[in-house]
Amino acid sequence: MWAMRRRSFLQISSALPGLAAAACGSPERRPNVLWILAEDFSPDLGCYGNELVRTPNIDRLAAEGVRYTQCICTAPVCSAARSALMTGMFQTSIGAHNHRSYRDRPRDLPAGVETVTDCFRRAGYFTANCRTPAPGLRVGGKTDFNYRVENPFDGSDWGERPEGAPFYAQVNFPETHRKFRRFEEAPVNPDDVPLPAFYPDHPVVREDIALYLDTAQHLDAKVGKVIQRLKDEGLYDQTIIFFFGDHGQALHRGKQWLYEQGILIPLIVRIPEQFQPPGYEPGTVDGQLLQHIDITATSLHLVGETPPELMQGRVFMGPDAEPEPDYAFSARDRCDETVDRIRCVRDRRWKLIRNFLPDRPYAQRNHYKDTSYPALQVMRQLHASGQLTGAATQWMAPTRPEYELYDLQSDPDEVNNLADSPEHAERLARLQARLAGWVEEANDHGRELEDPLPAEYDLRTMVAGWFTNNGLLSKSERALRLEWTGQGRRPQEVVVPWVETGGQLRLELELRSDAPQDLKVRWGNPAQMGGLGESDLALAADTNWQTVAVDFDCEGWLAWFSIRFPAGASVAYCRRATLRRRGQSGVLQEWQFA
Ligand SMILES: [Ca+2]
Repeated sequence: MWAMRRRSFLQISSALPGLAAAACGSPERRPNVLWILAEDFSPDLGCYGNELVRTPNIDRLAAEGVRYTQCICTAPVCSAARSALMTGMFQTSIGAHNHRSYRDRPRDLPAGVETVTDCFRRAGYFTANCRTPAPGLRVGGKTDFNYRVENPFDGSDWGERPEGAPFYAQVNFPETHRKFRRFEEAPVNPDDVPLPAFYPDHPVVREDIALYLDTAQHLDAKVGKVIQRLKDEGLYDQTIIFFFGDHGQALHRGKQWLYEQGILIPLIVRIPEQFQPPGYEPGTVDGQLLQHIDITATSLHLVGETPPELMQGRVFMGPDAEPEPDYAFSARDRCDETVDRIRCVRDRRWKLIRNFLPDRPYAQRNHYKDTSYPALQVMRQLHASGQLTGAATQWMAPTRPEYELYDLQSDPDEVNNLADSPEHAERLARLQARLAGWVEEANDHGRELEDPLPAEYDLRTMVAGWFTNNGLLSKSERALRLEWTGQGRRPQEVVVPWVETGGQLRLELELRSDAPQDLKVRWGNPAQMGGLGESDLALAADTNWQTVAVDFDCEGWLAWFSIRFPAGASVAYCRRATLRRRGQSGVLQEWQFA
């Protein structure tokens, strides 16, 4: 079904007003194409009906463009999603499905697979990954592909293009990525946040979601600056703008998962009047089923280029638009150190998820999520104390069903699994067959699990909820053994997610080390997940246990604390850690490793 199209350039060019001129050698009349990507972002915008955020710039873009309500990302995590987007191909088809699988085993794209920038270059376009997309604005220019691409872009700004050349550019905004930052001008009130059924109602959960929504407001302000720059340079009416998310929100059941929070993304396409294809109506809303790789194919089509034969993305507008498919697909594989394989098929109403590793729990440990998602820690603690109730408890089950079938219309939170319902048996069978068909047709490279995992994950270890991404934690000698290798790119730190009312706190540690260690204790709250403060802690070389304590003040809620070790190889042991409230008897929490 993927190879059914590809018509000639002339057919297209004759139907698009600006492009006939391009074919006759007037390249200056070809539209520029700008992708504005928001990291980890669901459709949480005013124009998508979210009344808690003020996003006037993106809302205006939607009012002047077409807003799509059913765009599904084929992967719910950065590198896999971006690998797919860049090629217009399912990440599973090109072996780019495991997150960050490229870094220690570089590989090329399969023969014949091209990047979108190569396609634009061939068409005479200058390609740019913008670093300063507006005056005073700097962005990192994320690429994050799971394959080797030499010079994926020509430059770092469209302003570098040769005179007369059109441009294809990306602006990759990190605002909506963790760590979240409060929007001080008009912060979202946590009390106003609607809670999906899969969350417990807890102040930290509410604050975390509110902070995420705040990032949409930061994002909007910056998108506004880019649009202003285009206007100032006289390019606004020469440039087709695609605004979208690389995948869904970095919240519980979002990023890394195939629920709507992970795969449904905003998509707005604004086309200047002179380049609008037939049927394009500014200010409208379009509910057709899309996959984010369709953006790739359609971008090429809109400038009169025929997408490569292998490209699986669909041209969804323009004179050569292909019909809306019945289904969209998405896939999740290894994310960081956490091995999983999940696939889903979705139409406009129904979604089937297949868990290929049902014996593993949903709540598999993951350093990134466990140490940066405070709501996840809230759920773990409530569950441990028997206080987690309702649909939120599903997440803590020791195993998963193989299939999950949801009615997105009546159950938008996807908490009522209908897979075992006799009433839906026929639907289940139809979707199962379609999903299995896709796995075959798309030549899903995830059928064999990656083995071994990339070496960088050898140093991500966890014992009893203590995490490091740069050392070897193990239970040994009636203590927690912390071995630091001096290798790796990150600070040697053990992070302990723990949610507690803040205030004046004291951490007591029973430690032992054969060498002196200049330690730092650090801590953070939900609004400052990067760290609120740090305190020095000197540990003498001693074969006996030493009890050391750090007093610290934590504003709001404590979300985590950590112990950071000096660079270089060393071994230390921890027998006990105790968290107390200063000036009060009793213990808030004790970690006993003896
Ligand atoms: Ca991302």
